[in-house]
Amino acid sequence: MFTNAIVRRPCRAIVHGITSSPELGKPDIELALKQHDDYIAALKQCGVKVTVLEPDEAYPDSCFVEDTAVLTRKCAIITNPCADSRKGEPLEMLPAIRRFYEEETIEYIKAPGTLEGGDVMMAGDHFYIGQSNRTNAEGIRQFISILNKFGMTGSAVPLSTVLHLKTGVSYIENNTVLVSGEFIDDTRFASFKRITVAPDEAYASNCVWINGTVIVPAGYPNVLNAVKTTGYKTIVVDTSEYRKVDGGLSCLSLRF
Ligand code: CIR
Repeated sequence: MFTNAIVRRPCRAIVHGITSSPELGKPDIELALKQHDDYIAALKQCGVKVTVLEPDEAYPDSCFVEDTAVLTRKCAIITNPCADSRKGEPLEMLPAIRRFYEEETIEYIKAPGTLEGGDVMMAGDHFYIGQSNRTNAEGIRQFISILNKFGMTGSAVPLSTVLHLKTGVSYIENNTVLVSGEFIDDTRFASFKRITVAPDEAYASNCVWINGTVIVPAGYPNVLNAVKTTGYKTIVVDTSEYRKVDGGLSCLSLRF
């Protein structure tokens, strides 16, 4: 169960966010704000208390708070993002995280280690960590060592085609994952019940489970139907403006 979430309002500089899909155009900030309102409402509907942080114009991608920390039942792990324009974001998140975690339970990924929270998928007390262009082997080594210190475990998942691990695979509890692309045949996920996502809906393999409900992005009917058929309650939230800068549902919050 999650009791809390932290989000940060998108800033006007989001139009300068990092993107691999410039052909989708620039985010419309007014629409992005409306979608963010809907996202917060969905989180609250799932029963979590939402801490809403002010926009931070210094960091175009700062609404994607998931990349700045991994908040577990036992500790908070502050990340070290690889992207230069995002390096300062974790520091800006610290005051909010300190409201929930004692100092001795706050740990840090340090250079030369890099790690972004989008690469971390929690399944109970085990964490899958994508080794990507953003998260390196040293970051994973440090992360697993911190997990072990707090009685949890982790394992690396090398990836090659998507931005972050959770761009392509999401754990939605009950031993179930949504998988797309390079993760469909990955034996690491073979013991899970797998919902396979087709290439034309791959963006929707990033869904968020909160307290029995799965939040699904708008516009992906096959994924929505598969999640419903599997027995979950669902809430649909439109994230079209965030997709333009490679952001998905999970990136927009820290849930703990
Ligand atoms: C970036 O490239 O860092 C942002 N434009 C998107 C971050 C998405 N975050 C995530 O998947 N956790």
